[in-house]
Amino acid sequence: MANDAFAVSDARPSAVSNGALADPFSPPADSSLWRKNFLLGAATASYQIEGAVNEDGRLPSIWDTFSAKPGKVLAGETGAVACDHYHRWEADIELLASLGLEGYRLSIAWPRVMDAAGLPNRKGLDFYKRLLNRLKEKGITTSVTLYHWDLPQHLEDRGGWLNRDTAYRFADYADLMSRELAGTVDAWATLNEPWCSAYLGYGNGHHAPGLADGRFATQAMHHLLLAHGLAIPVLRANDPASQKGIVANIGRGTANSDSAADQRAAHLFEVQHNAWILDPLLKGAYPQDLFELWPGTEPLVLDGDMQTISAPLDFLGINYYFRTNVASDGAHGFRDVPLEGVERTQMGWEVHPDGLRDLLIGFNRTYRNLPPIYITENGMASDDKVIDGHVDDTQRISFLKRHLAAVDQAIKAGVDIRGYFLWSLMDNFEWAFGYERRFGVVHVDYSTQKRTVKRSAELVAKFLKERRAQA
Ligand code: IFM
Repeated sequence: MANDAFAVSDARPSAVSNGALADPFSPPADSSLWRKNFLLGAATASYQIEGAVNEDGRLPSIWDTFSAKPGKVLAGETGAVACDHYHRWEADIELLASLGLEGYRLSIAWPRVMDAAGLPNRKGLDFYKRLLNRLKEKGITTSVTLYHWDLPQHLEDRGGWLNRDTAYRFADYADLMSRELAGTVDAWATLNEPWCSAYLGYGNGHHAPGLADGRFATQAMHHLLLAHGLAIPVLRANDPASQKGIVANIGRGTANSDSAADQRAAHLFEVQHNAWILDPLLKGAYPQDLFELWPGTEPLVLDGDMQTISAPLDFLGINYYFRTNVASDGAHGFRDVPLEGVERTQMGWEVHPDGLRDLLIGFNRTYRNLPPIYITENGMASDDKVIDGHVDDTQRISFLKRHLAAVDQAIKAGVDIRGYFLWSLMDNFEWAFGYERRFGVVHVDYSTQKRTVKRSAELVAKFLKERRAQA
């Protein structure tokens, strides 16, 4: 990602200021988005788009195992074919480039590139080399996440993230990838959303590997963060020119009333959603309130772990989707109190752009060492249909516009935000929800694999074209 980002405020072209080119997406004239060094891209993840789960020596992942179990994924769907991106990657990059998107965030499937003995799988590695080289040829900034949830099943069989050894295996994997791919990656993110891996994977069982125990969640989180901390110096040594960071999904919690108990509930919601990850990374300690919320779940932490975990970062990736309104549960926790009459997406998630702004501004106050931020995911699911060759995703256009306005407000309040990736480039396998929930700015017909650019993508492309045309 551009290191020099973020200095100059470019003016918007006068034609746009006059309203001649106004459209439902275009940001206002004074928006930071008009800065050419504010990176605008799109994101995907390996298991959600690649398919080809049995090809070229790829090993099974925990998501192959989990999605094969009855009742775990809506309609029994799996990522076996997904968007068939493993075979269609060239056309997909053409599409990305044709939209003028400047950045692409992808993830690598660990089971595709390393065998069970830790040796490289050349065919899998070559896939990513070809992909990244093509992106660089197209002038697209590359952001690579090493772990977006597809843990090799053979590691899960030895305890997965409950086994401290997995953190060391992750560092080996980061070593291999950064030696092989150095020079083609602008930014490395170690993990995507450790909250989901730990809480949904080991705490409530909604995600692979499907375990449900609070103590598992905190121990898995510790090993995930340790894996991150062990990988950072490896990435620095092998690929010094790139940026290194991690991606966290953050959640806004608001109180259902002014009562002290509900205010405390909202605080605890954010502790377990945000501080559980950001405090160890940026303060070198777990928040003590976490263990008031979840008594008896303190993980086993060895000497030096917290120092490893809190190594300085070049960037922090932030994924944001919705807010949760909560009240006290009458004991030491919180319970969700869904608000009536608010706008929601196909996921049932409340559309609440102010939550993104408020969290960003809050982090900037709380963490004195907050690194530069990229919004690494933001977007929404809608039940999009192709009608006469077009997809009119009106709600998404408005959603994106409002969230980008929230990002602009945070920038103006002093937060160093350097870019934004749409989630997602294309409709894909939405984990436990299968293919029903469509997050893409490009529609995918799963029976034919035909891609159709949605209206939202057309408008983003139009904006980027106008921005490039600026003096
Ligand atoms: O699809 C997911 C992605 O894999 C991680 N962040 C949230 C997205 C929408 O649920």
